[in-house]
Amino acid sequence: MLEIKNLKKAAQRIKKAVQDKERIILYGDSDLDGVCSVIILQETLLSLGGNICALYFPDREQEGYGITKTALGRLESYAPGLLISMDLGITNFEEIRQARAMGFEVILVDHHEILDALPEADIIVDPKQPGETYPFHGFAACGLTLRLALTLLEKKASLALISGLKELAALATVADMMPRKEDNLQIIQEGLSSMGSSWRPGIKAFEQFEEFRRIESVEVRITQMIALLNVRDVEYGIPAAYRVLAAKTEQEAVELLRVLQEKHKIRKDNIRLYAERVRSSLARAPRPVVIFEGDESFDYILLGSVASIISQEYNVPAFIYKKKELESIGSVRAPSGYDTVQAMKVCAPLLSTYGGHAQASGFRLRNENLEKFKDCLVDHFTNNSRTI
Ligand SMILES: [Mn+2]
Repeated sequence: MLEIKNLKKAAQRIKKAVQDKERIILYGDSDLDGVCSVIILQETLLSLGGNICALYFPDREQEGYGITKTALGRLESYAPGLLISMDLGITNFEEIRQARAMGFEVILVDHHEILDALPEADIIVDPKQPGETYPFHGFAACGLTLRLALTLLEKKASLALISGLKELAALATVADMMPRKEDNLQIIQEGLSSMGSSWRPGIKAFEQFEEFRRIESVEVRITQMIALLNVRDVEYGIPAAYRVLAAKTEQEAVELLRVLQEKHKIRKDNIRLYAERVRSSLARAPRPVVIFEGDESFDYILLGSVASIISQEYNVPAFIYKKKELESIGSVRAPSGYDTVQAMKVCAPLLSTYGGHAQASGFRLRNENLEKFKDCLVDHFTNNSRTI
């Protein structure tokens, strides 16, 4: 039977860590894909008796995306142990070297594009890596984590545990906008089929909202759930989506969802405002090959949505950034046929970090390089437009 490269190897190593009560750290991206991946593995390992000593979600705005130096500083006291990262890590060459020097063994479960080489992690599960023989490469991280969890659980787990994990994988595969075909189609269909009768307080909580109960289409329901769960609201380093989906009681989840609903309204207004600001500054350049706009007042967390709106409107890649004191961080979205990761690879000497998918990526750079980076992108996209 075909297997995802290194999945079995990762499961065996994790099983050993569970048996030997090694310290395990679950490190996930703070978006819904990362959060659901962490919960899937956390619930799996707890059912097996694993010793999870920390969960970590890096604050994208404060620390940046990926395995960060800030995080390693905070986690160092748990070494030696097993650090399992989900939905990030594949571009963290230096940080992974540092983590291993601290005494961690590092397992990556990621689905992002490989840059020039693989980082020196102990085990890497990423269907985009060279030598992958599994035919389907379009998993979200939560889909890979689900497969890992099912391998770990073998046939021993309760149906309730497994359906609970599948619901999370379905939700985050949709949220991450991964292709709805092959393995993903199965993940989505299976997960959504049990969602209506979920035991999970954080999923049942949505039913307490009248406006949600009124929605008949499953598709619209899921979109609404994702919109609320994506609202940024971090408490003690833990994103709202985690606090809702891992809530112990429905009441707890309902209260949190009310807060998120309020924040969501404000968020929608701000996205509209930012998009308008980008449009008005673009009025001076009518036919851009790439859009590169930023502002000090932008809230970084909204920039993915703004970039997505703008790139759809103008039908070119949009790089939208927040300018901070010394550096800028940005989100990128592009229509199909463009490869923004490839473009940034060409401009890499100007960037501090970058990575992601062809059509959805991110970057960070020092402010003195902003203009040069823009020129480099204009150059690149003038010579390389869409591949299809
Ligand atoms: Mn992801």
